[in-house]
Amino acid sequence: MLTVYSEDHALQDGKAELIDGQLLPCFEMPRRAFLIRDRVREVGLGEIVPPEDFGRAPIERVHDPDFVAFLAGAWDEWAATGRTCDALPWTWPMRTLRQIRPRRIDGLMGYYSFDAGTPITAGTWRAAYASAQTALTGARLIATGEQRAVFALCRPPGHHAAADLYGGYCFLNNAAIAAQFLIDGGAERVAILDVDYHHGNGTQAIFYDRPDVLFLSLHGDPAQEFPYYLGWGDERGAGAGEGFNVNYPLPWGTGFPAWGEAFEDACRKVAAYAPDVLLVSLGVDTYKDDPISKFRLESEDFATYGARIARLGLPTLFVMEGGYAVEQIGINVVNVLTGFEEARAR
Ligand code: OKP
Ligand code: ZN
Repeated sequence: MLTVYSEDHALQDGKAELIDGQLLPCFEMPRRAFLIRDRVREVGLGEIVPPEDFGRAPIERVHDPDFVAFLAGAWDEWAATGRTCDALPWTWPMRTLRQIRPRRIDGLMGYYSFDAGTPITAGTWRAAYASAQTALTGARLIATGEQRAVFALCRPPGHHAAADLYGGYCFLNNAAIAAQFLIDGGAERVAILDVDYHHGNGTQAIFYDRPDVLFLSLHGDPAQEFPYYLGWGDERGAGAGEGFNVNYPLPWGTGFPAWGEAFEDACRKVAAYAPDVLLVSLGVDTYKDDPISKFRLESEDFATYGARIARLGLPTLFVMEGGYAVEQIGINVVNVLTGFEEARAR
């Protein structure tokens, strides 16, 4: 399997995030992608190629242009006020406040974000841009038929980012941008199967009223887990998109037997939908030792579900999302991909 990878991910290297009431070192760090790349090489998964540049247009098919312009200029605005530390938001336009777009960067960050765990740094825009181009390159390779399966080694991740919102370590929704690019290139139906531990609230919101993108997500129950405000089972899509959003909220402590059952149900729904392309939002924070997550998958389980994805027999784009047990991240991610490849070869 071909991997698309850009070293520019390392430009996003935040110092701290607000988590559990404390400023702690960022869990979402460059080492994650370096170790995944190293493991791809170690097992000889296949060629590693840099992304092509598709510009801002395909990004703006998903994200509001004013949001994209904000992300592109946020660091400079922040730095222009004399601050040199990373930029984290601290005030949001919630109930009783006006939904106005502030001028000052301090207010703008709250306007365009939904958490305080996602620092904007000097390199954030370039890293997020490269991450989106990485997913787009994977999508193009599949759209042209050059590849049947591709691994887009995206970082920073994307599935929490909505049309005009960043948060959850995500700035641009790489999987959504790739899905929209495939639709614009002639695909009639795209399925996005989100196996990251956290609900893909951004992806859900982007496609919620559309029948041409089926979104399915297995994740920690929002009654217990971030992002707390989306991801329940009764969120099934709206209008023409009714029935094309499927959530599997699962409790803390979920292991592979229960996870695999929900996953099997999701795979059957993907097969019934018969998409032209399958996107997998691949987070491995379901792993038992993940420091911020509470599922219990073992390293071998990743290979098992990778093989199940292969049995769907669909053109498949894997888009990297989360996973914070850094020492095991390469093994777990590449287990999904080799599990897929071995089952596909059979
Ligand atoms: C990004 B991705 C939990 C705080 C969670 C943000 C988590 C973002 C995960 N106490 N903070 O989906 O892996
Ligand atoms: Zn996650």
